[in-house]
Amino acid sequence: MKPGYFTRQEVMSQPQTWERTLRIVTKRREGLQDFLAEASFKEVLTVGCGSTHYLAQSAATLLCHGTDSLAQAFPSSELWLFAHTIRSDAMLLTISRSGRTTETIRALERFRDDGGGPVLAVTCYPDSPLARQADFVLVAPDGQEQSVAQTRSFTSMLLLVQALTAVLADDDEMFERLYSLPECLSNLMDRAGDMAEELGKDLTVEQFFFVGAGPLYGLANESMLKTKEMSLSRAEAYHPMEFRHGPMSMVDEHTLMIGLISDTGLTEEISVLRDMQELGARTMAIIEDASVLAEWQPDNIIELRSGLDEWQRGPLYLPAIQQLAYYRALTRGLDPDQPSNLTAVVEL
Ligand code: F1P
Repeated sequence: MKPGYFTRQEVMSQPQTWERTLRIVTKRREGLQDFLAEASFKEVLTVGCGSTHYLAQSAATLLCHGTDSLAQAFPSSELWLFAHTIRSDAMLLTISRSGRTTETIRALERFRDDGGGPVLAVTCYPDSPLARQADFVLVAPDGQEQSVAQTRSFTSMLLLVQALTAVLADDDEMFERLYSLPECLSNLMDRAGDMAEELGKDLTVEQFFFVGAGPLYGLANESMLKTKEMSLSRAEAYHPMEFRHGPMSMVDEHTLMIGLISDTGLTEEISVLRDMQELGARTMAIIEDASVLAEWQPDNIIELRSGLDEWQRGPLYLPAIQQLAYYRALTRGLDPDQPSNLTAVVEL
């Protein structure tokens, strides 16, 4: 098998995978409504490990913004070992591609033992131990992968979380708007693929910084993890405005700084990129509409053109970064399907 054979397939199949995932979650919609109507909770604790921890971060932000619930994200191990805020009026949203990660299963068990409320699982494997122990399961079976690093599984499970948010918010339009994402992604991949490949092959870049705020912070973290796992490169992620508080001391001409640009923080986020370009960094903005960049241009721009707001277009930010990491891995002579030292599931 050629290096990266599976990763390439998994990344490129995302438009079709999203379509199928949306069809499946649409069939579960009524069941989900019934479950949520019965489930009494004031707060949602979201957990996962690695990629799915970062997905849990985005999930918490989406739920807080879109619904009446408070939501907090933790790595599964924090809930398992420290049981931070388990209360009977909390719902657990547990996220795991495999549904087999030990820490995530232990977090669920601890949540039950300590008298937590209902448990909702998001996973790619309907028959996994996690799915079997949850009260309700949202599944993206088409997100399953052969590769270690999560790509289409992550974005598909993010879609499930967005669908959950829409159902919890009782917002039909929010749910329907998700259907535009697969086609947006097809168009985007046609437009942005070459740039991702060119940047991925550029080994003059020695370190990556990803910045994203609000619903995009978890996605900046996931971008960082993808770059590390697949291409074994130095990568860090921050909230954009945090970057001036120390991390910018690392910026040099071998830095690529990628901004996942929001609507709310747009002006400030662009000004962080501009300042880092002045310090020598190469900059890239992933942005909904590049016409707002009249005064100053980053070195590279990926325009999403989704017509969706920052709370809805999240999955579109990731595929170009996954492609970049894939090409960088190949250019460095690595196999992105099999990152060093990693297994697809951590079972303790
Ligand atoms: C989570 C995870 C992956 C990571 C690594 C080990 O698995 O941390 O994100 O890439 O290979 O497992 P899961 O609980 O989502 O299946």
